[in-house]
Amino acid sequence: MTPASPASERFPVVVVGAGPAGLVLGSVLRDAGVGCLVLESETREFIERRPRAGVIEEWVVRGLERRGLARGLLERAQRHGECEFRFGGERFRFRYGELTGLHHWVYPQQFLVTDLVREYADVRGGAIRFGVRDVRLDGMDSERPSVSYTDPGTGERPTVECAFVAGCDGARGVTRAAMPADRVRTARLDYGIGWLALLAEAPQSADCVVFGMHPRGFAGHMQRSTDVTRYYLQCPPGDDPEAWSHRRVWAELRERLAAGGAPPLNEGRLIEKRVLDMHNYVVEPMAAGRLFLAGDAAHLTAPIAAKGMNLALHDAFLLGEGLVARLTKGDGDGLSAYSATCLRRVWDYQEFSQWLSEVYHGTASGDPYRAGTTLARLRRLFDSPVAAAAFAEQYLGARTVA
Ligand code: RFL
Repeated sequence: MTPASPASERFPVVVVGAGPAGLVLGSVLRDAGVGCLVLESETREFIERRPRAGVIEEWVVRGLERRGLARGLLERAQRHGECEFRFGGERFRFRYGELTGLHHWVYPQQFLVTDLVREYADVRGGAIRFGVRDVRLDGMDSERPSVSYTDPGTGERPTVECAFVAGCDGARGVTRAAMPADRVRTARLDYGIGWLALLAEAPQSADCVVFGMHPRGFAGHMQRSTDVTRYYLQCPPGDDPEAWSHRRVWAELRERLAAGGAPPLNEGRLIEKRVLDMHNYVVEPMAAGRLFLAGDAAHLTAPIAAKGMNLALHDAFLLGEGLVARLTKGDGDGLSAYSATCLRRVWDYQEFSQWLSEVYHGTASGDPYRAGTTLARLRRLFDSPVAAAAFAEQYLGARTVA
């Protein structure tokens, strides 16, 4: 039997999901004095430890800084201006910092989420409920939308009335499914490729990000913190992570990342081993009625180009500004433009991810034609300054996409 529903509450905005998008949005709203409730299905401890992204683009860092959300990041993140491509047994340094004056910042996503929860809930006094179950949206096309959920402590189902709902609940959330099927379409790309995503308890094995293009498959090396390093190994989609023993992983990484003069890999215990099936999607438009999607709830980019969290934060900046203008000044222009403005950057990053996927995976495709064109793309980055500049711009998300 469902316990009786308690009296309903009211907040101007309900945000579903306390990932980077939901927490930044919540903080922007609180900063402007707009009332907001964040509903998160996991516990605070869980989201503060969940490892995922690490690479943040400089314009996003500056966007967080302007909103008072970058203190921990600016103190602790590493700044990168170079990456290395390894192919044909050789190493090629790509110095994008020198080319653009801009950097990638490496800050584990769980550190950013920890900073953002503290800022939203403890500093800016935002309301947040953890461990909620069965979130349901109602009346998104009406003037009086509401969100209900099961309270994990009491089993009750409170209803929260609001003016707007922000769907920031990631790729596996519920808000995307609440978008009206007759007004929204989802475009998809399945690469037919898997990546074994690994976290090793070991210091980095190179002083920058390394991409290995090898006939056996792509391999990647990325620093996360002083004693944890992320590695990727291309594998069949749906592969069983348990088929990848410690020995097999390190042997494969050594082979695929081998190059003349490369330092040996620092081996360590594997503390995460997951197979990610590489696929992308884009929901268009990202808003319907009173429901606005942001981040992975609206669009997924496989971690090929390290873009997903950057896009999620871009959405949160714009949605925050749009909601503040609408709720404090009655100005709805930002909200009306929200979806189209976000989607221009989303599609730009989708295209780059697709292009980069071919660079990473063409060598191992088994098709000599694709292997040949991949090699041509790679060489062009190192013998054409124009191609190098164009790549650096996309890699850093440096172009104003308006
Ligand atoms: P999130 O982070 O998934 O947060 C959504 C939150 O919603 C909660 N939730 C619900 N809450 C209430 N009710 C429900 N029904 C709910 N369902 C889910 C979840 O518990 C969660 O707390 O989405 P958001 O905020 O849109 O952020 C997106 C980013 O997390 C994602 O794009 C990145 O992690 C992608 N990504 C990377 N992006 C980068 O920009 N740079 C990188 O270097 C990078 N590396 C990566 C990545 C993703 C990876 N994986 C695991 C796919 C590396 C990896 C391995």
